[in-house]
Parts: sequence; C-alpha cells; structure tokens
Amino acid sequence: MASALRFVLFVVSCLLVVGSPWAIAAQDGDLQTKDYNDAECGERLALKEGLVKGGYPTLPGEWPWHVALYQRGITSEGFIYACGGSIVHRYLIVTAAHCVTYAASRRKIPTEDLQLKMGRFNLSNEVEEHGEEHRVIESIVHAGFVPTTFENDIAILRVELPIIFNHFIQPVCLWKRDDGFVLPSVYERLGTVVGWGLTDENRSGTVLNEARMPVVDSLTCLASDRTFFGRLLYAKAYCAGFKNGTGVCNGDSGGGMFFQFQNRWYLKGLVSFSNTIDASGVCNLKQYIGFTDASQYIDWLYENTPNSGIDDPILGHPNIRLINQGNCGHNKHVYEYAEERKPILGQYGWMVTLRHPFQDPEYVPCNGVLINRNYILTTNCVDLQDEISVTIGDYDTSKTKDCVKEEWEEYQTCISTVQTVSVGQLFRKDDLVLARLTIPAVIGRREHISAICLPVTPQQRERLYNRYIMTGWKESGTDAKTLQRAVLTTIDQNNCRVELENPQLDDRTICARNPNNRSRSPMCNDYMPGSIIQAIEKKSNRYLLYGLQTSISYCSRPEQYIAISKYMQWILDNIRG
Ligand SMILES: *[C@@H]1O[C@H](CO)[C@@H](O)[C@H](O)[C@H]1NC(C)=O
Ligand SMILES: *[C@@H]1O[C@H](CO)[C@@H](O)[C@H](O)[C@H]1NC(C)=O
Ligand SMILES: *[C@@H]1O[C@H](CO)[C@@H](O)[C@H](O)[C@H]1NC(C)=O
Ligand SMILES: CC(=O)N[C@H]1CO[C@H](CO)[C@@H](O)[C@@H]1O
Repeated sequence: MASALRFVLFVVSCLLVVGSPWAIAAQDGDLQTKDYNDAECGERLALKEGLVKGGYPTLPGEWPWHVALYQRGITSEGFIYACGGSIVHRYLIVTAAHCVTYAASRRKIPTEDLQLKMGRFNLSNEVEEHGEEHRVIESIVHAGFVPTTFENDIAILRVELPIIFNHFIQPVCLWKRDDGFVLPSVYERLGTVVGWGLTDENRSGTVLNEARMPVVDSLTCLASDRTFFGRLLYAKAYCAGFKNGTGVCNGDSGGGMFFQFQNRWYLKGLVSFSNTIDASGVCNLKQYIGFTDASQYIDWLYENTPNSGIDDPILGHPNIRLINQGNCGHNKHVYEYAEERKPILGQYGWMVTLRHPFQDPEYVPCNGVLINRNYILTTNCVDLQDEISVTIGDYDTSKTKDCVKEEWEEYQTCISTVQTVSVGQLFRKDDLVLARLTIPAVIGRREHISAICLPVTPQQRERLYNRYIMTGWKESGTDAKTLQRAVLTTIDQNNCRVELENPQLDDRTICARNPNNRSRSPMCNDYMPGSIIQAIEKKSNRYLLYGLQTSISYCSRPEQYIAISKYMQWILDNIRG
C-alpha cells in the first residue's frame, strides 16, 4: 500500500488559480506586514544570469531564500538535516508542517531541537563562507494540519535575531503583488524546486540541486493514482512532476516551488507529499509529487505572523529593518586574523569624511561612518548651519586613485571612485549627529563602499570589549591624508572619571586609549572628531560600531567616545526608508 513519507516532497500547483486575489495592502506601522516586501524580494544578487537546468546542481547564491532545516533528537542526538524552507521575511521562514512536527502527529518538535542554516550550498562543507545559522524561537503550525492526509501542510518558523540579507541570503516573494500586476496561472508551466534531497540516487545530495517540473491539474493527478491522491489531494494542494524520474525526493520536503515573473522569484508551493515505491520509504519519482499551495495561504501567513514577543525595544523597532542590511561590517579576513596586519585600504568601507564645500578637499575636518545607504553618524564637528558634503569610499584624500600592494599579492589593488554627496536632514542628540544623505550611498555596487553594523541585540549592546579598533583620518602629520587605524585599550569607567576629573561621566561614554604611544606622538594624536571605535563580533565576523570620538585626540589622556549602543533607540526613531 502506498504510504506517505515523512520527508517527502514539495510544492504547489495552480489547479484552481485564475488570477490572484490575495494581495493585501501593507498596513502602516506594522512591522510584520511591511517586511513581506514586494520591492525587495525574490532577487538573485549573486548571479544575474538565470540558469536553466533540471535535476542538476545549482550554484552558490542561486537560491538565496532556500534554507536547510535541521532536527535534533528524532533519529540522532545531534542535529541532522531534515527539510528545506524558504525565507519570506526578516524574521520568518515558511516550511511544511510535517517538517516541524513528530511523525504522524500534530505534536510540535520543541524549537530548541530545530536549527536553520542559511546561505548554504554544500551542506557537507561546514565552513562555507556565506553560511549563517539561526535559532528558531517559535514554530506556528497550521491549526488545520492533518498529518495523515497532509492537509494544510504549512508552518511558519520565527528566528531569534533578524536575518541579515546579503547576496547569499535573501527573502523570496510571496505569491502576491501590491502594484496590481496579476501573477499568471502556473498550470502546465514549469516550476523550479530546489533541495538537498534532490538527487537521482536514493540518497541525500550534499550540494543544492534543482529540478524543473510542470504543475498538473488535479484531475490528471487523481487519475494517475486514485488510491493515493484521492486520499491526499484537497483544494489547497496541487501536483507537479514529469513521472519520469526527475523530481523531488526524501529530504526535499518543506522546500519551495518557485516561478519567476519580471525578474523576481515567487513562492508558489511547498514540497509536501509523494508516493513511495514500496514499504522502503524511498520516493517514487514515477509519480506526481504533492505540494501545499502556499499561494492560497497568504491570508493565513498574515494572520499568523507573530506580532508580539519582540519585547525588546530595539529588535522590535519598526525601523530595525533599515539597518544592518546586506553585507554590513563585512570582515574581509577570517576572524582570527590580526587587525594590525590587515590592509587599511578597502577594509573599512564605512568610513566617510565631512567638510564644507569651501574647504580644502585634502583637509579632513571631520570623520563619520555610514550606517546604511541613506545615513551617516558623526559628531558636532562641522558647522551644522552650512552646507556639508560627505565623501564616501576614500582612503588617501590627496589622491584620486589609491593603490596598495600586499606582500603576498602579485598585483596591487586600486580604488579610484569616491562618491561625494551632500547632507540633507540633520538630527542631533547630545554630541551625536545623524545625517541623511541627499543621494543614497552606492553600497553593494562598489566593493570598497559598505555600511557598518550597529549593535542591536541585548548581548551586542551590553557587551564591553577590552580592545576596540579605531579608524579615522588625522588633522596633521605625514600620515594625515590617509585613513589610519589603531587598536585601543578600554579604560574602566571609574578610572576614566578620576583621570578626567569628570564625575558626571556615565555609560553614554566609552573611554579608551592607544596603549603603544601614551605620549604625544604621530602614531597617536590628532585623530579628528568622528573617528570611530568598532569591534568584530566573533559569531558573525562583522564589524559593529561602538563609539564615535567627540573631539580631537591628544593621547595624553583618555579619549572619549559616544557609546552608540545607548543611542540605538534614538537612531531608529529618526531614520526612515
Ligand atoms: C562539499 O564539501 C565537501 C567537504 O568540504 C567536499 O569534500 C566536497 O567535494 C564538496 N562538494 C562539492 C560539489 O563542492
Ligand atoms: C532507488 O531505490 C529503488 C527502490 O528501492 C530502486 O528500484 C532503484 O534502483 C534505486 N535507484 C538507485 C539509483 O539506486
Ligand atoms: C523527464 O522529462 C523532462 C522533460 O521532458 C526531461 O527534461 C528530463 O530530463 C526527464 N528526466 C529523466 C530522468 O528522464
Ligand atoms: C609601541 C609603539 O608602537 N611605539 C611607537 C610610538 O610612536 C613612536 C613614534 O612614532 C614609534 O616610533 C613607536 O614605534
């Protein structure tokens, strides 16, 4: 007798679909709805060329929304690969309900026994460059999920920390458009299914594979195996496949079936059930595959999008999605690599200079830092009454082309394009200045221009490092024209109060000094205001911004930095998209 297999197949079909009346207007101020963003989903950034295959390996970055779901404690003590899933939102992944419940039951697998791996390509390679792991903190299984018939086989997983999107991690579009474009029927069209289970042999693949297969109408599907599909096929499921050996198989469940329209990829279905060859539990690729029609669950997704529980004022802030985007704070070296040995050119792409238009372009009166494509942070070092220009992506302010040659490299690396933008709106709190650029920074389009990450989680905000990496341009000296770096030692708050004879000093200030050159020396002094201190978070290997220098550095006493983590709420309150 045919038996439905736990880890079986995918996605959706479009049997009944004419047009798509599911578009729901995003509600203002609703974090969750806004994050299902029609304008920023379903794009492949790593590869602009579409590749058409069937049952063949994909390339890294080709399916940036596809995630691997691991389970623990079912068949093994450790985490093992179980299913696929699709990123649809900064906090949410859609998968099949049977991927997050115990076999033949509605009982949920505890969230601590689930794990998500994103940005992955070769699951056997534990050190993949773009891989990120996320903990699941909530799983929402459809209330109508029937494990015996796979009815409503859909679930939402919510991760603990916002997913940082980059070229290898992106959300897919839900089957909806807010602009009036009607997504066409996909009946008889070829949809693409991807998965690590998807191989021609009866075993899991290690690299992500894809297969294209047509959506078939439900009558054809029923007629193909009345005993099997008659029991399983209901209005919100569909069949797809060639019945010739190309298909999805064990381990592909929960993954998506995708269609591309106007250069964006949309999630149509979820691999749900398939017939097995016999009691072996091996999938039968000579049969159609059953998909949950995810396009019919848009309302359910909206209604079940968690809207509480992000109690943290920063992580739950509606503007959190505007910062820490993409490749923010990217460290071009492995975490362990000594800071002092890294080339400065190109490493700190978030450093900017500010000046008045009438000032000598080689003179840097003020430093600042890029936090996203629209905003920089700086301090009270420019006359805020005047027009101010910001130069992004510079290194040597006296040259138009900057080059460095590493000892281990044959050729030198050069950068020659800076972006100069004027500042629009300015916001000020204490000594901190937030400035909106009149034209967005070209982040993501030039390798040496990027934004830094900000400390957002409670752990990141509260953490004090013993050492910080300071970067900035100096006022004078032979090295004043090129971006400098130093590693500073943190000074304990009490000692700093004493040394500076300032009892008012509180945790809105971080004190630090350059340990190598306490006396006034060219290595140490004269960093201009707005120089920053940053630290690399080990887990993500990204630079996080911790402080902004308020005045020029003297080296004879502790330097004071505005503690950015104390201003996160203010920054989020004042930025907009
Ligand atoms: C996947 O990674 C493993 C372990 O690093 C490696 O042995 C294997 O060759 C990789 N496969 C592909 C197709 O790159
Ligand atoms: C896969 O398993 C089925 C059923 O056990 C078997 O008939 C088939 O030959 C296997 N295919 C391969 C490539 O091993
Ligand atoms: C199944 O049919 C499709 C379409 O004709 C073809 O592209 C694919 O290679 C076939 N698969 C096998 C295993 O024959
Ligand atoms: C330990 C260290 O880096 N000391 C430096 C302090 O500054 C002088 C003057 O530039 C350097 O010569 C030292 O190497």
